[in-house]
Amino acid sequence: MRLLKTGAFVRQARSARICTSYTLAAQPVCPPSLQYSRSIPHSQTPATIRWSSTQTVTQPFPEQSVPPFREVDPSKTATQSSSPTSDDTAFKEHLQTIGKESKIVHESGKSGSLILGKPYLFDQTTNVPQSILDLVGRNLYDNPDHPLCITRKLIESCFPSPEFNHFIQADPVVSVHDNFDVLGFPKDHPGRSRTDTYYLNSSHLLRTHTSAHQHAAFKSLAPEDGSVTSGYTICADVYRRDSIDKSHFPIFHQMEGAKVWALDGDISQTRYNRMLSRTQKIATDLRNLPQTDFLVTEQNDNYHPETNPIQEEHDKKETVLLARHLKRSLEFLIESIFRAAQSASNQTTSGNAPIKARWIEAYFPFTSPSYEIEVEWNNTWLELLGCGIVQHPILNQAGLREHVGWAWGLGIERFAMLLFGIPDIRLFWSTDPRFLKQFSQGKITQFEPFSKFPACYKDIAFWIRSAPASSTPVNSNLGSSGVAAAAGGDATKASPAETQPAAFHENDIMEVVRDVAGSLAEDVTLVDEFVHPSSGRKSLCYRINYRSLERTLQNDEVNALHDEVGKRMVGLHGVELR
Ligand code: FA5
Ligand code: MG
Repeated sequence: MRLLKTGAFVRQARSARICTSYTLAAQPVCPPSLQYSRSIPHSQTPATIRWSSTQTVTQPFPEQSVPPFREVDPSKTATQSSSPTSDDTAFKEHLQTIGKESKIVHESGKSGSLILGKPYLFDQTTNVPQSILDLVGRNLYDNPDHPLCITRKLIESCFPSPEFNHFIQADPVVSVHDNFDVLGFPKDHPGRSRTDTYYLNSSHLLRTHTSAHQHAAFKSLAPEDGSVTSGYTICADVYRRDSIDKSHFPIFHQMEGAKVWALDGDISQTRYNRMLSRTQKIATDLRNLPQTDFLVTEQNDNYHPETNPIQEEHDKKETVLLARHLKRSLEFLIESIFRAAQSASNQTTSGNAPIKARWIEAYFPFTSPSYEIEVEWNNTWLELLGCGIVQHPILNQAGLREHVGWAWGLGIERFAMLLFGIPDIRLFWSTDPRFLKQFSQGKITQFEPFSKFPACYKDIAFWIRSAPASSTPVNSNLGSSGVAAAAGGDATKASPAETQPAAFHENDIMEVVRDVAGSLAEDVTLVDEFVHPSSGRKSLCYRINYRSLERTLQNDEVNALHDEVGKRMVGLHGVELR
């Protein structure tokens, strides 16, 4: 077990001004499809950096271990979309003349919305509710005094320019192709399901992860003479129909990072020798990474032939070096976050328990091998990020045919909760000055709860339909909202394809509660499940915990909300209340 040495952190934090203040450098040049954020110069990276001496892999790998490149197979991933009629074009023009941003419009048998100036026509696939569109465009990551923005800048500072470019992508609407197909998501991947993802129509959705911009960002790294930039970060708001609790919200913020290495050495050398030089370069870069005291348990090996394989194009030793470089870079990031948090909390609390963290094996369609890191938080394991070695076809498509590299994606809220001691993800959306006034640019301060208002929980029990009512998707109406997760997709909850509609999906109730109660719903949990012995009908009971972060809720108000939840469950999902 490797543990974070908190005492050392606190001492270093005191002497090194860790992360409590940092400033901004000039913006780099902007490629067409992505907007840059500002970056923080290396000299101001947060932690005290010590340089380690790591062993280098010296053994060459055999030439025959380099099979031809794979390409993404479109028949396994691509989605079809229908062509628009002249009626559709007219309605889109109409949406633009109305000019009301993010309002869902129903007129003359058509529905749609204008989102950041672009019109979208709804169809049978649409499941995005008004309550979600209301939150589009808040750009919390771009408000310098907001904890999410402070966290973003701290994360960017651990991946300094000019080696890394930093991007922000404000428009949340992406094509199904960019969110899933180009990344190699199989057609039946649960992440594609309407129970997990907010679709505007069959071709466009609210991005479920920043990886939707991976292809564009990798293209920005395509070889250019003299460029020292070999990596990037991307920050954006992402949307998922997900469960309701203190660490899940249907809109959250992600950051994605990647770094690639090209074939190295003189072009006159054989490809094999240039690959050897590349491996040496990765080993040198690994040695030169900042040393960390952050100690993490390794639950699995760096790869596993069946469950977490090395790609067929890749060499084992090179992959292990890449994996170690990736993990060490992220350990440095997490250590920096904890140092900053501990430096801040040291002024307000007594003593810090050592942080427990572990690397576990993971799966993403666009990386292999893949990993996740979890930390202990409130007596449970909290997943902070996913990462892995980039699938070769993805680099090929972006014009990086001679490269290898790693990528990661993290939830900014998860880091900000640890950094500022913020106990509930809903607080990030608060407009209450008692929350907002506690934070200011470049400063890490421990959140001081301004009050704890009483919770009020109510149960809802119902019989679910015994079988799918029809082949129509369960969430097909525009009035309901959505909840659930998945860039990785949650196969345990989701019905993978709309060809197999579930009688009931847990995200259906999450969606209804979110739409009715908004951020007044603190969590929703299944408390009872029962199958009638003779009829075989299934009954579920969910406990909804209502609590405002800003005021005491009145009984009548909660009763009205709860009644509305019941009505919508009956009307939208055909349940029978008990
Ligand atoms: C992804 O989204 C991948 N795109 C990450 C990735 C990028 C992997 C590049 C490999 C290479 P995942 O679904 O696990 O993976 O989400 C990434 C992180 O987002 C999680 O580790 C967690 O920190 C955060 N996250 C996920 N769901 C939520 C949620 N509902 N609320 C808040 N944070 C969330
Ligand atoms: Mg995950």
